[in-house]
Amino acid sequence: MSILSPDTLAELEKQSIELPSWAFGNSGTRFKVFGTPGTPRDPYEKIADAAQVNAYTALAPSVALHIPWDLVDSFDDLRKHAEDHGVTLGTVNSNTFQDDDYKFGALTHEDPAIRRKAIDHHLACIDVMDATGSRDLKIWLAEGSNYPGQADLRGRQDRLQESLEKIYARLGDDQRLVLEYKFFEPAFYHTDVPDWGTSYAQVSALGDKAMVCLDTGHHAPGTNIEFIVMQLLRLGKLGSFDFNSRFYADDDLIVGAADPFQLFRILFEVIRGGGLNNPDVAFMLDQCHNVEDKIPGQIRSVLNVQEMTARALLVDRDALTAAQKSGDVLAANAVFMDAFYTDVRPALAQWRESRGLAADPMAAYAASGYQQRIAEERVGGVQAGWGA
Ligand code: PSV
Ligand code: MN
Ligand code: MN
Repeated sequence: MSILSPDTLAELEKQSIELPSWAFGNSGTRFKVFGTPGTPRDPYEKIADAAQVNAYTALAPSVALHIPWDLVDSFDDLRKHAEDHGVTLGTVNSNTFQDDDYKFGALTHEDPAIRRKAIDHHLACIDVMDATGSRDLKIWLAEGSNYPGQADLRGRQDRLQESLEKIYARLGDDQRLVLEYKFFEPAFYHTDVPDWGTSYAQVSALGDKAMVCLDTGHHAPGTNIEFIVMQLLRLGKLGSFDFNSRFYADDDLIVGAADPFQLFRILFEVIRGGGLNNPDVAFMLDQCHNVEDKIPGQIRSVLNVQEMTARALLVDRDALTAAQKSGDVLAANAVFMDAFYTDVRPALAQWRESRGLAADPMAAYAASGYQQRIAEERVGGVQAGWGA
């Protein structure tokens, strides 16, 4: 008998994790971007690659877009292309971090004309969402300052609110805005949306269709991220996750690679707070694959999330509650750790086979010949990259 109960399997079957289109393009550090044979040359090829991840895992039925990186002549056509590949187009990410005009801010800029330009970019993103059928607009802002005294912190916060109000007003009834925070980078002294509290304050002032996006790589070392997850779920404001892992800063490495236990703890709080398979809470990856192949990198990532979700679902909640109530510290911790240390991989492999999927999606993809095929076919043209 499987260690995964029918209830657990029913939850796992519903799980879906959105893939970022930019994970399929080339990316790197400020030192070097290494190209990979077969890298997509346009958004169509990125979506075809993302569909491979879903084909082998049944975990990734949607793809997030980044505008203008994924601009195409017809989003209607791109939507059909996605559907033909068995996926949908998901969150639309805006970009106000690659334009000279935004050197000193975009939505917070002192100059109303530059703020207007940045607001208009977001309205254009909502037009894209209308065409793609996307629900969420994700806003991450690279805004801040490098030196004490450089900027009027309070004025910027007020202007941010005003700008967000204008964007929010354009959202359709079924659309949402998620505001992502990040503690530093590219600004090093202050960032205008540095933490969940600021994002929460900003989105709460907007209304029900505005939520917080939590990127797991955007916290200072040692931050108790699962506590933030708990609090945002408790407040009804956790709109989405950007999953990745980090050793030092915003490393954008494969989720669960650096600290699987942290991923387990986060998913435990997601489950505890009713956030699993809850349409209000979007699970997304925000990763870059600088030195590994991108499609298997994404397959590994969604499998890591699935594995840690399965382990978190294994926590014996009754035993945990009893130990917590009786103040039995070590028993409570043991219940928690028992689940974390349970190897769910054989049970998941068996379950996959029972659903007509390959037991080992990594091996099945490697054996499929797709990687070799795209490497041969996609010669010529410019490979897409982070920022193109
Ligand atoms: C920059 O930090 C960033 O990694 C944010 O996490 C965004 O979500 C992502 O880029 C895409 O814009
Ligand atoms: Mn992110
Ligand atoms: Mn980031």
